[in-house]
Amino acid sequence: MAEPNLQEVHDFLVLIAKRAGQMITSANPTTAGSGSKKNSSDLVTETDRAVEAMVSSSMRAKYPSYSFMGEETYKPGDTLSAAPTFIVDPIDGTTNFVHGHPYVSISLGFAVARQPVVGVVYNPFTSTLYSAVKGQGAFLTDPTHSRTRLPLKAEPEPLEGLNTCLVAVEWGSDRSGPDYDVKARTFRKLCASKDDGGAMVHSLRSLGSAALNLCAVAAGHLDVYWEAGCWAWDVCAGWTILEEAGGMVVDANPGNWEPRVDERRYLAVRKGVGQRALIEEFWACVEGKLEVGL
Ligand code: LIP
Repeated sequence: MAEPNLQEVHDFLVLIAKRAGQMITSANPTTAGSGSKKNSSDLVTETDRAVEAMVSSSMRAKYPSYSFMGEETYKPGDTLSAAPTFIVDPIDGTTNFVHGHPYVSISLGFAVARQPVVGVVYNPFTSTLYSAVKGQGAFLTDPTHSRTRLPLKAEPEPLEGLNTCLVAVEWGSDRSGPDYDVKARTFRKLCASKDDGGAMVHSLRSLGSAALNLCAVAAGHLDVYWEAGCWAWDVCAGWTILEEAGGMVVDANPGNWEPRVDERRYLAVRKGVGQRALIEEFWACVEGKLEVGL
């Protein structure tokens, strides 16, 4: 098979993202007829399914030899192969979408040999597009079509410690079990004062879209993002964008500096001097071992 032309794939994904964006903004979000998947907080709408159908058929028509993995058609046991693969979340932030909260994106990733190499994340409600091709840098295209390289500050401040950081975390849709306890205890430790053994982060944010969280870390709007339980389609596109913006993705559990894209446990840190030390400081705050993805 010929080497994928990554720039061509990128340009195609941007077109698809805009087309999906029109479907998303013109929809009347409803879970009627679709509802929830594993529980009442794991939502899916008819729009998620319609967007994924449009995206997958467009991809199959243009790139019939490439594989496809999408949130709404994934079956337990499906695995990511080394083949060139589109990894797609038609609506990342479905809960926000249902509530009319505009932190919503379409996340279009492309991986080769299981490595994310192209990413396009588009928020159709704010008309902001984040995109990257491996080796070519990451960019934000704003509603006026002006294109800015990420991170937004060419030389971001050093990462001096968690007590200077704005940190995104997500509650996810698994609300019981050992991992839920690890998350809740870790959130408390991150926020607690130094006197109480905490990290005293500036604050936590829980915004509801993994893809946009990664882009916010790439841009420098957030310093850190930590999540366990989300999936390859939530992170594949944002991963390339973050790495091309000088950021890093490691395991949410301590010790693994090179997680797989389908690891389901992620810690993302923005560009800045002190990145590795900050990761070690964060790992020391993780209150137990996350089991998801192991
Ligand atoms: C969501 C993620 C969110 C995470 C949720 C869910 P969805 O994706 O982006 O960050 O906490 O568990 O996976 O379901 O809106 O595509």
